[in-house]
Parts: sequence; C-alpha cells; structure tokens
Amino acid sequence: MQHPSPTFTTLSALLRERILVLDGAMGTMIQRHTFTEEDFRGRRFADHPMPLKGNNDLLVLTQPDAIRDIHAAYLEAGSDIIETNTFSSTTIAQADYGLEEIVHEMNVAAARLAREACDAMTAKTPDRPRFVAGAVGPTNKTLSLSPDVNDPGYRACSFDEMKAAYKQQMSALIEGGVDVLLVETIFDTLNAKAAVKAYAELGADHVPMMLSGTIVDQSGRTLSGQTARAFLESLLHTRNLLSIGLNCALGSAMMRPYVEELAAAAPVFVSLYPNAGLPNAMGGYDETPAFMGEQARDYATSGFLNVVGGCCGTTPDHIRAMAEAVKGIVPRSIPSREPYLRLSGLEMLEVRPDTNFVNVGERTNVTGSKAFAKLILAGDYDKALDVARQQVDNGAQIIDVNMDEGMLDSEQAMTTFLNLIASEPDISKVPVMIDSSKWTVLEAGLKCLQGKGIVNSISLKDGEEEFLRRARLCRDYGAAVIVMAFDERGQADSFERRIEIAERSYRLLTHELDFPANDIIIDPNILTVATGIEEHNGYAVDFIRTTHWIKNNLPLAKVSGGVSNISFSFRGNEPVRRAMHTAFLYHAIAAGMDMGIVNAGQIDVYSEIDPILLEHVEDVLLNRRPDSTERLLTLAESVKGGELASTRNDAWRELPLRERIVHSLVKGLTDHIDLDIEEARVTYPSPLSIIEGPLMDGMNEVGDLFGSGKMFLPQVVKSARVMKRAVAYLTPYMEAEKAAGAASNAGVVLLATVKGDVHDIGKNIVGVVLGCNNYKVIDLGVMVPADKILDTAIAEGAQVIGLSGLITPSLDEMVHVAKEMTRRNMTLPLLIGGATTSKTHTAVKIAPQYHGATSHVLDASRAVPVVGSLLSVDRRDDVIRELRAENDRVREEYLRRATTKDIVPIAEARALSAVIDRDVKVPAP
Ligand code: B12
Repeated sequence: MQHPSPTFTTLSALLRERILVLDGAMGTMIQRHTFTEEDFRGRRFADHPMPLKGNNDLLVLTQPDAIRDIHAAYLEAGSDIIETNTFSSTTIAQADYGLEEIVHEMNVAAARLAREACDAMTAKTPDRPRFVAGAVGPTNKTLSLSPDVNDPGYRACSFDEMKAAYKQQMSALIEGGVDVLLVETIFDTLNAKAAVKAYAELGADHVPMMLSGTIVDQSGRTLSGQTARAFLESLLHTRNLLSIGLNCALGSAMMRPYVEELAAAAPVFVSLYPNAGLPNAMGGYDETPAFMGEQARDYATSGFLNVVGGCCGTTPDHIRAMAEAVKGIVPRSIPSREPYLRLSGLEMLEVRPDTNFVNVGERTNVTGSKAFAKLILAGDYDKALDVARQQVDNGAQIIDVNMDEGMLDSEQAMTTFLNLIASEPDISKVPVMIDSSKWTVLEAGLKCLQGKGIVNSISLKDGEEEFLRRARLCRDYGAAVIVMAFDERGQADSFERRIEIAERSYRLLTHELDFPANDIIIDPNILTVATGIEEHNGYAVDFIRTTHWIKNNLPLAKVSGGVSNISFSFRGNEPVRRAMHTAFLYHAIAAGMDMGIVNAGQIDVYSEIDPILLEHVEDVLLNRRPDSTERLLTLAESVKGGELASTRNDAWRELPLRERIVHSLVKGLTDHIDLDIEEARVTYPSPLSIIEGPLMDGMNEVGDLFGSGKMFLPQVVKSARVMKRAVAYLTPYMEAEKAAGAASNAGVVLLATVKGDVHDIGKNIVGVVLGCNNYKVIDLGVMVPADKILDTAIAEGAQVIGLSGLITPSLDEMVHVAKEMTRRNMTLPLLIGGATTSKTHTAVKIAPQYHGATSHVLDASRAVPVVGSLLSVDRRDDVIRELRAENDRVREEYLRRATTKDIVPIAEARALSAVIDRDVKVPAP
C-alpha cells in the first residue's frame, strides 16, 4: 500500500487552500541577455567541436548567475513553484550538441541553482514555502510517430532508450534537490509513459510527479493524436501523481475547453501554464500580462485551476499579473469519479453501466484467423492493417492483437503491427488488447501503446510472485489486465475452481499491489461444449454462474472471454456456431459479462434465431438434458446448408410492408430495402411519414434488442447502414417537395451531435427536413465540442442552434453547451433532440442553465413548426414566453414529484405494520 510522502502531503494541503503559481518562460528571459556563442560556451566549452548557441540548458554551467537571476525574478513576481532550466537536459536532446556526457552534471547543477534561489526566498517569507520542480521535457524524438513518411512503422528511438534517458535525468534532478518532477509539454503520450515508467523504476516515491500535456491546435489533440481526455486516462497510473494539466502551444484564451475538460475529469490537481498567445509573424508573443491575468482569473473563478503559470513568451510581469489575479480565489476541488473502467486509444473508451456489451475485435489474431496469420507471415502489413480497420468500422470497440505463431518473431511482429496501427487514426482511435501467452511479447506490445490498453493475459500459472511482478509491470506501463482463471494446478474448468482462482487473483491484486479493482478483468475461461465428453457439458453454465458470482463478490471487476471457443466442436457449421455464440452471449451478458472477444461476422440477433435451433443450442449451453449434444448434432446436419428444414430464408418477404422494413433494419439487410421503401413511398402519405413510421419503429426495435443483450454493436452498425440507405433513398423525394414550395431563405439553423456522441441518423433527417422547408442548414457533424458549435454559430450568423444526442453522457454535454451559451451572452434559441433527451431533462437540467429559449423537440417533423415559430417576427415573443412557462411547469411538476412522499395517517400506517409471531422459533444460523 502506497502512502503519500511528506512533500506530497504538504503540497496537497497548500493546493487545497489556494491556487499555486508556477513560473514563466525561461527561453524568453534568456533571450533578453542576447548571449553570444562565446557566452554559451564559457571557458569550459570554448573548444567544443559543435556550435552551442541556443543550448539554453547549458547556461546552468556556463552562465549560472543569469539563470539564478531569472529564478529570483519569478520568485519575486509571486511564483510558488519554479522549474529547473532542464527542458532539454537528456542525452537524447543533448545529442544535438554532442553534450550527452555532461547531462548528469547539468541536471544536478540546474536543480541546485533553483534550490538555492528557492531557499533564499523561503528564508525571507518562511510562512510561504517555495518549491523546485525538476523540468523534464519531451525530447526531440517521438515514440508514437515515425520521422519517415515512407516508413510509418519506423521509430527513431525505442521506448527503452527513452526510458533510460529520462531515468538518468530524473535521478540527477533528485540528487540536485528538486521537490517534485514535472514532465511537461507532452506531445506524445508514449514519451511521457516512458518517463512515468522510468520514475517507477527509480522508486523515488518521496518526490511527487506533475504532468503537463500539450494540445497542438484547435482540433483539441496532442501531436500524436490523442484527445485531452484520452491523454488523461493514459497517464493516471503515474505513481504519486500530484497534478496533471496543459501547457505551451495554444495561447491562454484558446485553452478553455481543454482545461475545462481536464478539470471536470481529473482525480488529481489540475495545472495550466499557457504560452503568451500563438507566436506572431515575427516569432514573438502578443498576450499581455493584463490579458493573461484576466484569463487566469476567469479560469480560476470557473473552478478549473489548482496551479497556474506561463510557458513560452511569458515573463515575470505575466506571472505577477496572474498571481495577483488568482489571489483569494477558491481553488478547484477534485471531483469524485465513478469507478468505471476507462481505456484509451486516441480517444477514451469508458465502460459505463449503460455501455451494454463491449466488443473486442478478434480478427487481428494469428491464432484465431488463418487469413490474418497468412498476411503477417507473408509480411503483408498493409492488408493486415485493413483487417484491423474493418474490425473498427464494423463496431469493434477494442482490437485484440495476437502474434503467437511458431514461425514468427512474435515480439517483432507485435511491435511492427502496433507501430503501424499508431499511424492509422481510424484504427488507433480504439484501445488495443495485447494478447499473448508469452510475457516478452506482452511487454513488447506495452512499449508501443500511448493509450491505456489491456494486457491479455496474466495468471497464477507461474505462481504468486510472478503473477504480482507482471501485474505491477502492467500497472507501471499503464494498462488494465485480463486475469485468466489459471493457477499453479492448471486451467480452471469447474465453477468452484473458477471462483477460487478469480477471488485469489483479485485479492492479491487489490491487497498486495493496490491494483485498481476497476482495471481488473477476469476471464473465467470459455471452454468448448458439446464435445461428446460428459465433463464438458457444464462448461457454459459454469462460465455463466462464475460471471454472476464475480459481479456479486468482486466489486468493480469486469468479466470477459473469447467467445468463439464455445462452439469449436461445430467448426465448419456456421449456422450452428452463430446460434451458439449468440445464445451464449445473451445468457452471459444477462449474468454480467462486460466484454468479449468476438468475430462480429459470427453472431446473430438472439430473437431471430430459429426457435428449434435455439432450443437445441440452449439445451447444450445450459446443460438442460443429458442427450442435448446428440440432439444438436442431429439437428446440425439439417442446418449445415445454412438453412433449417423448418424455415425458409426468404419467408419474411411475404410479411406486410411495415414488418418487412423492420426486418431489414433488424437483420441489417440491404438487398430489398430500396424496393420496400419505394413501395412505402407510393403508399405512405409522405417520405417523412415513412421515416418516422416503420423506419423509426425498426430502429427502436434495434435499440431494444441491443439494450437487452439480444443484439450486438456490430449488428447495430449494419442496421444503421440500412437506415442511412433508406433515408438516402427518400431524400431526393423530400427535396423535390421543397422545389415545389417557396424559394426564399427561411433562416439559418446550425445542427450538431454533441461531443462524445457518434449518432447522426436523426440529426441528418432533421437537417434534410429543415432544408426542405427552405432553412439554410449548417451541419457540423458528430462529436462536436461546444466551442466549435458556438464559434461557428456566431461566425455563420445562425439563428437557431439544434443539438442532437443519444447517449446518457450527451445530456451533460448539452447542459454544458447551454452554460457556455450563457457565459458568452448568446440569445439564440436552443433546440434539443435525440432519443435519450426528453422534455423533462430539458426543462429540469438544460433550460435553467440558459437565459435564451430552450425547447425539446421530439422528432424531425416537429422541428419545422418549432423553428418557424421561434423565428417568426410576429409570434416569437409569445412563443418564447409560452416555452418558458411550459419548461417552468414541467420543472415544478418534476420537483414536486421528486420531493413529495406519500404520507398516510398514523392509524393507517400502524395497520400496515408487520405482524411478528413471537412464538416462532428462529432457526439456528
Ligand atoms: C443506430 C444506433 C447506433 C449506431 C449509430 C450510427 C449512426 N451513424 O448514427 C452505432 C452502432 C454507431 C451506435 C453506437 C453506440 N450506441 Co447506439 N444506438 C443506435 C440506435 C439503435 C438507433 C439510433 C437511431 O438512429 N435512431 C433513429 C433516429 C431517426 O432517431 P433519433 O436519433 O432519435 O432522431 C429522431 C428524433 O430524436 C429527433 N432528433 C434527433 N436529433 C435531433 C436534433 C434536433 C435539433 C431535433 C430538433 C430533433 C432531433 O428527430 C429524429 C427523427 O425524427 C439507438 C436505439 C434507439 N432507440 O434510439 C441506440 C442507442 C442510442 N445506442 C446506445 C449505446 C449505448 C451506444 C454505444 C455507447 C454502444 C457501445 N457500447 O459503444 C455506442 C455509442 C458510441 C458513442 N460514443 O456515441 C444506447 C444509448 C443508451 C444510453 N442511454 O446511453 C441506445 C439507446 C441503445 C440501447 N437501448 O442501449 N449506436
């Protein structure tokens, strides 16, 4: 169990009391001295064979007084924490100057200079201690990116080399007397993970860690492509992590959305030290001390900050203004977080209770896919990447990568493939599950992941010590783990053995290592059933029972498994295998299974499985009869051709039109959709009535099946494609209706699906319908951050903003957009739509945050009259008044219901009380 060090405790206490101030730029201050090449060299390096001008870190040895003065100036200006002048003091960065040999000395000297300056200041104001942060820069190499565009798998530096350089620097900084280490300007999270691993190896627990990343442009991503949230989740494994934050790149004004996001999510303190704006044409920085002070005050009063300071272009004047501005403002308090499993690729994946089931793509596995193995063995990595891309396109939320094959150098293959994936944002947006039975391959994989992935797997097979050693390493590399139900005695194959190993592993991880329980995923072994061996008959039931037991007894642990194993005995019989996977998943998910490695092509919709086949399959899975294997084998013969004797594949074509459309959506079939939609077009009153009638019914059915574990994400992706095709078919007809109508521009409506949400079908329909009614629609697409929505609305002169969202987190994001509209003094009407939104949520949570008109709109057809009335010059004021009154009424009604308890008279209550028979004997426990 880890205990906070005295420095950690002291700093935490101070950070809870007030916002601490960091220093500003070192480079800007050094430039003021206009040092010459000779000044940089000093006497000691006069004969050094390479130019040294610009090597600012060297000045701690050659011009120490200048550096000491800069530290003193920042301390005088109000800094509580000053950074050592060591941004580039690693062997990797100093190689540019041929000064690798003196790196240790540079760091020790730099730390001592800062220490002296700090101690001198603390001596003057003993009630206000000052601290030295050992600055650890990103180096000039990137572990996640290739410097060679023609060779995306190439890396100029290895994880181990980077780690060694950081270890040397950190150890020297500590030797020189720093209080904390600050790994900063992180543009590639994998570099920072190397620093974090180096720090873990140093065991310097008395020196807390601070981390600071860099969002390079307004796309809101690091240079290596991660979002701010993914960046955060990738680094929270850092030992003794005091704070995380952002610095550099964007000026202070542009940092708002990112620091706000970190402030809302980080379970540690948050820091911000921006540049004084973006560099101007002359390479200077334009944000003045007064401006940055105002900005700091704004962020501080918004509750985003615990530490504030400046980066490039800032001076002691900037720091003085910022220190003054945040004085007396209550610092951000650390929010409590739900203990969900959170993973990351370039984006974050949060496994929430409403996530349903997480699909792990299994096709990038040489042991499970012959086609993939062939590609890897032939060195055809381009095509192998296509396999990964298809997995993600088809709904895999994580990809499993396995290179365990006798003829391969598996470590090398894992490294090459993961490095290549890193350059493909379509693939690397999802987290990776590194899968191998060899620890060395797992570790090779861990050294390639900038995100927080999963190690599949570790187990007690080689004893407790090895189990804990590997688990600790997984933790230090920042990964969640799958724990296989395997121990010194072998693989668990009964319920009792499964729970015994699961419990023992869980206890060891949580008690001995302090491993976060929400990062533990137990794989209780999905073993093959219907093998003809009687002992195997209970395998599926035991897995399901174990899953249920784990969810009830091992708090926060997740359950996963490799699903295709269950049906190996029916290899070659696709229909039976599909039915087995689907039915097995249905029962396992109901028992609590959270994720599974699945072949998306090998699952069906549970409720669509032929009832006879389903009964036979469930007899086997649930071990309901002694002869279930023989019965399924017999039935399987008739199913082999892909069809059951009892059913015809095309029987559904005889159903009524509505049912046929719903069937196509649920089954994800495109073959007949155009035909059926054309038939609907001539029978339904309007194209929109088809969308809001049978198509919507179909999507709702898909949603219900998905929500109840009878359908899986890859299939929902297929359904969505059918829906999109149907809407595309109808769009020209809707547009033709427009041509017949008036031609004038009715107004400008901006639509967006909010940040974090990918659902766009409904929003697109709303766009088409509004467009057909002569509105100019600006559609910003999906996952749109609040800032972009509001900036565009202002720039484009939008008259209405329409937000769409279909998942629970989107509701909070909509509240956020409403707050931002108020903060920016906007007055445009705000429309809220999408399946999980509601009139009540809009009235209770969103409308109170926005002073403009806020309206929940149930469907696309209603969007037209609502927008029309909100923009009508004559009716607008009345409509807004009515809208406000309606929101108030719904809110009051909600609050009244939430606070009223049913109160009954005392006599009635007494009459309802339980009657206890005191003569009854209580059974012995
Ligand atoms: C299709 C679908 C998907 C597709 C989306 C494809 C796409 N390009 O849109 C895919 C497969 C990608 C998907 C992914 C996920 N999904 Co989904 N998905 C659905 C599903 C089945 C249908 C949604 C749909 O298109 N409906 C049809 C359209 C026309 O309806 P609509 O959007 O509501 O729009 C109408 C009105 O609401 C209104 N409207 C909509 N927007 C707006 C905006 C304005 C301004 C106005 C005025 C009106 C308006 O007008 C539209 C037309 O009348 C729903 C279930 C459901 N019943 O909604 C689940 C559902 C929304 N998904 C769900 C989940 C959990 C997910 C995932 C998290 C799953 C996962 N484990 O990863 C991911 C989310 C990823 C993310 N970060 O967003 C849950 C959400 C539960 C919750 N409360 O959070 C649902 C409800 C399913 C369920 N029952 O569990 N999903």
